[in-house]
Amino acid sequence: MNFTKLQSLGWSNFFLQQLDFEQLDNPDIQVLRISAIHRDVIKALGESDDADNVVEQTVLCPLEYRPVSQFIAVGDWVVAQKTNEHYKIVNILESQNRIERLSNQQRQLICANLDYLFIVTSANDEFNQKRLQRYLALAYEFDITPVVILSKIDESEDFYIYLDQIKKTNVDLVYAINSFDAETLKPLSDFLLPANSIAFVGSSGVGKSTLVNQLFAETLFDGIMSDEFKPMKTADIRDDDKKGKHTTTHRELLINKSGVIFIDTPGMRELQLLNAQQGIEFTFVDIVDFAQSCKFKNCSHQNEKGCAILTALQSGELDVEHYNNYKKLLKEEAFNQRQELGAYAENQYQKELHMMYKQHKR
Ligand SMILES: Nc1nc2c(ncn2[C@@H]2O[C@H](COP(=O)(O)OP(=O)(O)OP(=O)(O)O)[C@@H](O)[C@H]2O)c(=O)[nH]1
Ligand SMILES: [Mg+2]
Ligand SMILES: [Zn+2]
Repeated sequence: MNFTKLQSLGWSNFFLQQLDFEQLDNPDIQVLRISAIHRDVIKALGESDDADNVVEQTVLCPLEYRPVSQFIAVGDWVVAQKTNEHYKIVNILESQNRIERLSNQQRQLICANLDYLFIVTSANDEFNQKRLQRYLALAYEFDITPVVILSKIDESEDFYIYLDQIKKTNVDLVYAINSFDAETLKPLSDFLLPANSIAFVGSSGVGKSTLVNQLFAETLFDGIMSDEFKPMKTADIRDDDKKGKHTTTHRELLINKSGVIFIDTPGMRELQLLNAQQGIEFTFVDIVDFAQSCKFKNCSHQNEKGCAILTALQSGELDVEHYNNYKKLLKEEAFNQRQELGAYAENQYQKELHMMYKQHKR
């Protein structure tokens, strides 16, 4: 196995130590980083045979890792074995982090092994502070530094209103941009380091792909532009409600000439959190702080004497809507977790039934 070019893809010792000797010795085994997941096709990047370049190839996925969206994420590292023309996934390496959500009542992986999560939200009617808090909870839960990007500031007379709302959430890195004005993008260069993996998430139409294209080209920073660069597709949003048309339909990982790794994702209709209780608490750390001053450790904040939350709500120190949103997210999260467990049990049951049926037929 060759590793010289893998570092540029984000490879590190963390992954290397997961390989066993047999795999390291086998010339037909390669490690690859998943770069795109389409409906029927999975692509991955790895070292080419001449080790001169990084190449993208189609990989085959065994049945045990299907449905793919529940087992493999763009950004994952996999061990693959060459069989005839193709590589087939043998196993998936443990990731440094992986974000997931609940979609159609099923766990869905979004992407993996990230350094930053760029949460894009636009300075128009699309903006929604509560939704932003969901995205922040997602980042915190999976231990990825969130960066909030307020896009389309050129379209708003008073984008400071949105910035004020963002600043009320628990996030430090906030940038206001117009993707078509290079000056506003310059501060983002702090994140554009070789082998850094940055995923772009947010609703449809907020300008994720537009921003990926602009940062990818990097003409702003040092004048280099990749020859083979095919820009991500973008499209106008609807005039009436400012919603996007779901232009990007799959997750895709791209590496620019400076070695920065970008993952563009399709706009999410809604973000249902799953297994994200700690992320929610971190997002609402102000509320958790109040709760620590409650007289009773197991305070339910309903009617107890000496409840710091109730006192703060009464005095207005804690905003009622903010508190309700926190409770709503926690409740929904608990519900989703039960649902998912239920779906898992149902799945197992169906599998067992199927096995029994097969045995019976024999
Ligand atoms: N004025 C202005 N328009 C922008 C900006 N960023 C993106 N747009 C426009 O917004 C529209 C949607 O942009 P996309 O990049 O396709 O949005 P997206 O987030 O990738 O959307 P999906 O792929 O559907 O999730 C396009 O018409 C862009 O030209 C910006 O900063 N300012
Ligand atoms: Mg897009
Ligand atoms: Zn209390």
